[in-house]
Amino acid sequence: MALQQIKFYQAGSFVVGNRLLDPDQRSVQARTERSNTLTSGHRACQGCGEALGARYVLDAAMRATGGRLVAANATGCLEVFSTPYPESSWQLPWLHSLFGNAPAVASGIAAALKVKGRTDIRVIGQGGDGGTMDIGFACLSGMFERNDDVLYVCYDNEAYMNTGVQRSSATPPAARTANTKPVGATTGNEFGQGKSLPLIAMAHEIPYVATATVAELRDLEHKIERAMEYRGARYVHVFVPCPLGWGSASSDAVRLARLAKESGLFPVFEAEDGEVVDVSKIRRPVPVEEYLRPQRRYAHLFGTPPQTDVIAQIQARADRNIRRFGLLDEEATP
Ligand SMILES: Cc1ncc(C[n+]2csc(CCOP(=O)(O)OP(=O)(O)O)c2C)c(N)n1
Ligand code: SF4
Ligand SMILES: [Mg+2]
Repeated sequence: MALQQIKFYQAGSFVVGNRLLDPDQRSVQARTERSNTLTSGHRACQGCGEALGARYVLDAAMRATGGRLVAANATGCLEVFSTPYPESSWQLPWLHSLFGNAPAVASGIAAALKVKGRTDIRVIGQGGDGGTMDIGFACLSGMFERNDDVLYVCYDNEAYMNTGVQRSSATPPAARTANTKPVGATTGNEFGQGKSLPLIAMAHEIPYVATATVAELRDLEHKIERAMEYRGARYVHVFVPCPLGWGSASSDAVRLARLAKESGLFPVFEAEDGEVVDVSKIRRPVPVEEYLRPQRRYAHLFGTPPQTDVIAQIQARADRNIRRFGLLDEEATP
């Protein structure tokens, strides 16, 4: 009888494997003393990637700062589901800014703490892709170029979810949203629009920029801890599936985040002073179709006949990322 092979590849990686590691190497979430910064009782949808990401980000930041942390939070799902008046799920000093000025509010808090000589207290700004990449973009660019001592975290679910799934500059091509309907000559969101905020952040040559997904939560924790080692402006962009807006199963949030990375559509990397210093290689290359199919926002691509030309254009975008960031090891070619 053939022996079953057991793979212990998780040990020491940023995936799982806590039971296989020494206690001091275990993830923040595996520790009984974790701060539960975004605690239970909030009203996020089941399987919300943003709630999952925020919990890991804030607990890791709290651990890295010894609990001396203040957060400024833009309007959006994260703020709405966590603070229905008069309740709050936050267990840290937390301010709700406007939709568009969370980076400026965070900068102001950092400046006030500096004046008071309280540089031991650190500041985090956070918001969705709309609040960060669209309406808050000018405030964020100012925060970057002044090198204000703030870690800003963008939770990217690729649309304005809080107000009913409208397109943002993070919405990918061909995706259906409330205002990019799958009708007419070009179905869904147009190709050739949008922007990469991680690359724009790097162009400001700030000390630290990183991307992460909720599929690799240990990696996310690690990047938040690293970000807290720096002074000055830092930016972490987290890919967070939204079951409601994407029309996907709640149980698929982590799987979709993994497929976004493994297909090459969402490159996971770290940059210091404007230069990429590390990339997370693709472990099991997958065609973009495997990522697109489970999401109703792409259902129009898989009708009769399927829109193979559009799927090929999306594949070309993934392939460009793979080349640009060197995401594939030689031996992992598809
Ligand atoms: C100046 C202004 N315009 C519009 C709104 C309405 N609004 C609140 S949240 C939101 C969208 C949030 O999208 P995003 O930042 O991506 O966060 P998500 O809800 O997707 O997490 C909008 C349009 C507002 N609060 N203020
Ligand atoms: S709409 Fe999306 S982002 Fe908002 S709470 Fe639900 S799953 Fe989370
Ligand atoms: Mg959003």
